Amino acid sequence: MVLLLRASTCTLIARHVPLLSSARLQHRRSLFFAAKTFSRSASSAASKRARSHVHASIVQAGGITISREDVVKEDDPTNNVPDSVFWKLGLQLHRRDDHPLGILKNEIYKFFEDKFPGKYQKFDDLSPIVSVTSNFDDVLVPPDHVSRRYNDTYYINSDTVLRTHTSAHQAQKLREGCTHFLVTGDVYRRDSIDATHYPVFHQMEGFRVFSPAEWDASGMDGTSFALQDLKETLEGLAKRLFGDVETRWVDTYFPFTNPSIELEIFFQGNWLEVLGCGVTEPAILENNGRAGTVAWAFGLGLERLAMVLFDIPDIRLFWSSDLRFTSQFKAGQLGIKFKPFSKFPPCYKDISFWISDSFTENNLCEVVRGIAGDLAEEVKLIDSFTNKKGMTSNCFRIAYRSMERSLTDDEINNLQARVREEVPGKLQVTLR
Ligand code: FA5
Ligand code: MG
Repeated sequence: MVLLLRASTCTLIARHVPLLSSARLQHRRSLFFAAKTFSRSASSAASKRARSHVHASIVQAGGITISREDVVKEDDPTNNVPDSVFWKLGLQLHRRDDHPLGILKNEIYKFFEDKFPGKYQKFDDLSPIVSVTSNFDDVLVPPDHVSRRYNDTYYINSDTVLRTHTSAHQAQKLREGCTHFLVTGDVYRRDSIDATHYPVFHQMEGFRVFSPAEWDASGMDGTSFALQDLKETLEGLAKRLFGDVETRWVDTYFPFTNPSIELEIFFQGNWLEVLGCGVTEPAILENNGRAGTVAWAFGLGLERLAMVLFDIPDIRLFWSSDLRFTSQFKAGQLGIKFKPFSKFPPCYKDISFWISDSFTENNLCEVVRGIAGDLAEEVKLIDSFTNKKGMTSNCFRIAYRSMERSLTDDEINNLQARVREEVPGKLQVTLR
């Protein structure tokens, strides 16, 4: 969803009004169902697991060293970064040439290189720790915009965040004099839990500046010229990645572009949103040394595209270090289809409580993820009612499932017991 709509939808969900559009709901559901289509081909190699989740307390990213203490500050009320997110910093999946995200990034690089040799500057190692100014103000996100809330964004302190999108680097790159650039990186959002949403994912930003001479010759105004070029470029990219695929453009809203559109791809019977883009707001160009020019920008979700291209049914798999996952992909090979190596059933546990005004679904997801990590497959509101006294009760169903092994009853009961233990204190709710 759009930056704006995404956050407000979360807020709406938090108020227990399932206002997701039916198409989007269907899309979410369909992908969720897709997550259940694991084949039964659990091979004898199943026993050869390589689960080496070594958690370092110091990571390298964007040319700097980041220690846990720099990012996770439990006693600081202006900080909301959990350990589970700190451990993802520095992994930089998009920089691994034999990882689906790295293979896809390289293929997009090739597309731009073939079409415009030597023209686009590429950045894939910019630090994900950015100022509130870069992430929001520089791209004209209004001060009261929902996406800035602690419910939606990971704050290190009140001035510094984990970037929520690669658009956080637009202004800086413009000021450095770049006119054609691609920025790839890990981005962070407090979000709901399901097969296509994860608190850390990867985006690629594209940006191109045009000078008046370029559109004058066409007889078009600058905005129409840039919009046409943007659409042609991205349709060309979609064709290169997917072959003859059905695409459509949907009008949307972003604070930093006008007009703003999203590209959807028809995949397995559903329209899948893969990127947002538009013609850059003139103020961004004016504020960063490019007055009088026109530009386009796009931000695409690498996981969304990679799930389609490689047949990867669940977004958590990208983080797997299981050899049965990682060994299936080879540098430079986009056509490979992922062969599911296991089909382990999910286990569902419900939790019901009386909510308070401050309760949000994102906060619940964070508690669940803090306890169950990637074993949490989905958290879903299944029932809500308000009694005569005006108290509202919610029932959430948590799906626990491992991509890599069977979970024991004891293990799941233990996780659920810890969720029940932490939820009342952390979320100010009363268990029923
Ligand atoms: C943005 O983040 C804008 N910065 C994109 C942009 C850039 C627009 C430049 C205009 C100009 P949005 O929130 O819609 O927009 O996210 C962009 C893409 O990231 C989505 O289309 C989707 O493919 C992907 N995405 C968004 N949220 C998630 C998530 N939780 N998990 C995985 N992928 C996601
Ligand atoms: Mg969107």
